[in-house]
Amino acid sequence: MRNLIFDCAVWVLLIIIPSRMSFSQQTKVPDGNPRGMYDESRVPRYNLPDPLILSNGEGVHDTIAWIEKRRPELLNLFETYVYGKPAVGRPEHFHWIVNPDSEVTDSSITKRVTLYFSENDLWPKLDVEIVLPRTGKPVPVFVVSTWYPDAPLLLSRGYGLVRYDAREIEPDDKDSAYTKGIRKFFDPPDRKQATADEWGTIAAWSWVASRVMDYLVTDKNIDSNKICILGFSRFGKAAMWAGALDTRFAIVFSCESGCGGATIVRRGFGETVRLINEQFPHWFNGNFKKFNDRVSDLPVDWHMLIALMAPRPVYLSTAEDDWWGDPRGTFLAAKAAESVFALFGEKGMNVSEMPPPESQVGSFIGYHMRKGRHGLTSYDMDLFMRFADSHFESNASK
Ligand code: GTR
Repeated sequence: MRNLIFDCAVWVLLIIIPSRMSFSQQTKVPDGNPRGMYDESRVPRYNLPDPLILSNGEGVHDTIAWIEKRRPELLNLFETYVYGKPAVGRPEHFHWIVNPDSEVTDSSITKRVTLYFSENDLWPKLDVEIVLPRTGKPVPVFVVSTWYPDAPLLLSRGYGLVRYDAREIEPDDKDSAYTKGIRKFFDPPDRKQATADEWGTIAAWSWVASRVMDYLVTDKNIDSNKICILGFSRFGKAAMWAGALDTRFAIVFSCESGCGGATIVRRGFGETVRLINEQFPHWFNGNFKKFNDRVSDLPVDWHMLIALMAPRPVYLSTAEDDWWGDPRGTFLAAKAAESVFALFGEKGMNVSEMPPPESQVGSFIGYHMRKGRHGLTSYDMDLFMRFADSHFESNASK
């Protein structure tokens, strides 16, 4: 009997200990991630809204119905419930001044352009620096706000870099974003804050990317069909929204944009709608906060934002240790966007399972998960440029 009890105890330990060990290994959160829900087994069951079903229940079966009906409907839903409606498009008195002191070397051209949003040349204004490889013909560029890669890396591969700091027109600060930002500038003077469906800071940053684009399409040194937008993290969220709205951006690159950028918020993994709205109340509009505790009622999820790029290519990168940004949620969002690319006869990622770290996948939806922490690295840039090369070279040969 004693032996039997001993044997049973040993078996129990043999079963329990390894399963506990693997559980604790799975839930060991890499350094640098804030407190959050990081347990895949606690991700709730959820239903994603179908990008190919209109709000009235009708199916979308061809590209015409997508372009004329579903696309505008989705843009309107994201605008109403998430990013907010801008008060202006291209302002009447929008103008720019190209600084006459361009620097031209054997291998590069550097220009500085200031964009002005009203009649006068005071604030609001945005300084843009453009660094281009000198090739004798118009070049493709990456447009990047605030956190950007090194220009020489891009130049060595034939790409130019257009850089600016969107915080010049709207500070990234919950207390002063509205009062010291571009939204207030266009509002009636007695307004104290934006209303629930009006634009937040991310929409303001996206809006200014389109104003940068307004200039770039006039610059003879730039190939206007090869203007990419790239954003890292919070500026990745802005790049996604800018790319969805403004189809002049040829390819959208979103690096670790996480919640509100390119991941499925219904998963509740890492940064959630509630957490982002509490920490950064200025980023999104007032309506978005109504979904803090009922994300499954949102009429959108972020596979739909990815789908809004179709049939233009889009690239989503993640980092293995950036659990806050939910790399798996981004992969799943990309998978769920593929049906819209398929309408156009384009392939999405060409894989059904999430690829291991440091393997690049995708035709029209590119994806990789870099090893390491949250950041925009030269490894990421190398893969972004390979993806751009593959699309631009195939365009050139068409
Ligand atoms: C975090 C924020 C994320 C991400 C990141 C960043 O604090 O929670 O959504 O945008 O900042 O911009 O680096």
